[in-house]
Amino acid sequence: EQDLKAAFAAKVPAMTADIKEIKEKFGDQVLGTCTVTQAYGGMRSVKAMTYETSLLDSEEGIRFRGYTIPECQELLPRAPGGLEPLPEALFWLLLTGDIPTTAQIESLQQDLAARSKLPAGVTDVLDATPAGLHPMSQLTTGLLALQQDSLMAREYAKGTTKNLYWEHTLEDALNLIARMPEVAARVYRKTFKGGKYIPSKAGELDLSANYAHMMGFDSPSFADLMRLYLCIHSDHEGGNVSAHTVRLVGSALSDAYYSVAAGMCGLAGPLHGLANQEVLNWLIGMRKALGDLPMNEENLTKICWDTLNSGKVIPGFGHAVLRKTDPRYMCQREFALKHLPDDEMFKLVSLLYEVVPKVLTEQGKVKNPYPNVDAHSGVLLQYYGLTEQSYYTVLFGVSRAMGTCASLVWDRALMLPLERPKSVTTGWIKNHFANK
Ligand code: NMX
Ligand code: MLT
Repeated sequence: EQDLKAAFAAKVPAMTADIKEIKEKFGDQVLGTCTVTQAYGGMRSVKAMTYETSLLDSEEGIRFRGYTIPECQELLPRAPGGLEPLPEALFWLLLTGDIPTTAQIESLQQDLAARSKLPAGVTDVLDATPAGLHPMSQLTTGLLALQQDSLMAREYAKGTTKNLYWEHTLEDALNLIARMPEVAARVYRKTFKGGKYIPSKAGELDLSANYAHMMGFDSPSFADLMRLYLCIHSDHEGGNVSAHTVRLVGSALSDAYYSVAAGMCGLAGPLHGLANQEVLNWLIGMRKALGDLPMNEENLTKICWDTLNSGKVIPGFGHAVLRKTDPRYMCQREFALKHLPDDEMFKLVSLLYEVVPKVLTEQGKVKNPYPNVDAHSGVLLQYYGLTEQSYYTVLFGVSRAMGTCASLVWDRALMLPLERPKSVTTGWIKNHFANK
């Protein structure tokens, strides 16, 4: 199938039948348990949800529909002259489970370009946000302004039927993905470039190159960085704060705009997506603290301990699921080794890759002392001149919207119900276990 909607529709009956059979065969089996400690402890490791588009292995890292990042880099279609996969192709993969052909991606790119014009009033809303508002708040505001066009909301109000929810959600998802780069680029130009906007070249450039262009970056290698960046941040199975929020909010049949905007609010937290901003702030502070001292293991170790002793976390390190270095960190490191091997900030990041795990291991609290995706991304961006670190989480958000939207379309296709776990009080726990 050339058309994404038809390719997706072809997958739904088999998946629905599969799940029906699984429920019949294994419906009574226990998938995971939840101890009292886990209930108080952020439900870490509790297997209590399904999520189809990606799966995280604690040792190996993420697989998108079964494919590792290097496999995606090898197999997914690229832009002419580009070395990195197209995020449009990753979205196709996440949604359908299949590696798309170049012709399929060209058709999807045309479709996205045709959808990319912002509806009336969105730019007014963005222009009206206070200049000092954090870029993530501006992005979320922009997404909510886009909600005026939600087909799901409109059709639900008219009394659409449940079997059509996924079609409305796919429409919303495609419009959202097509329009979010311009909203995000406007946030950048408004906040940091005096509101001098650059018109979109949708249709002429691929989504990543056009996003970079609208921000004011036209070098081919920055476009390639954007392609890699938007691919690797898109999806990280279902339990992370942003993906889980999108799923939860969507389960109330809130449309894709509401759901993704809610997810973005979670991504804006410093323990989640804001960590990429925090990392660059920390690195800049570290260089200042070093002053004329040499950038060596001994001096960096001392600064890491100063961070920990001041009660702060070391941003970009640790993970709730991963127990090894994040492959998203590794592919960014490889990008840096290829494009900016002599950059001073990259050298600092490389040295910290050796120093921080030792410090965190010595401290003895963290379950994973290794770097995650956020430890590297800012250094690549600043090399190309995108130095405004408070913007970095917006880039993460544009990417995360793709993975969570793909999953949201499946949620509605599989007719997943309202998500509503049972909570208990501490008093309930005391009484419940008192006589056991
Ligand atoms: N620096 C200092 N302490 C840490 C770190 C770190 N990088 N990571 C975990 N810890 C502490 C954590 O705060 C906890 O301390 P306490 O018992 O006093 O509450 C203890 O180690 C055990 O935590 P873990 O079970 O290892 O980690 P958890 O699953 O709770 O949290 C993160 C995972 C990612 C929130 C945590 O590792 C962290 O805060 N990292 C720094 C922030 C960061 O890089 N976040 C980005 C994650 C990726 N993303 O994009 O979302
Ligand atoms: C993510 O990409 O969502 C983060 O690595 C956090 C997570 O997986 O929990």
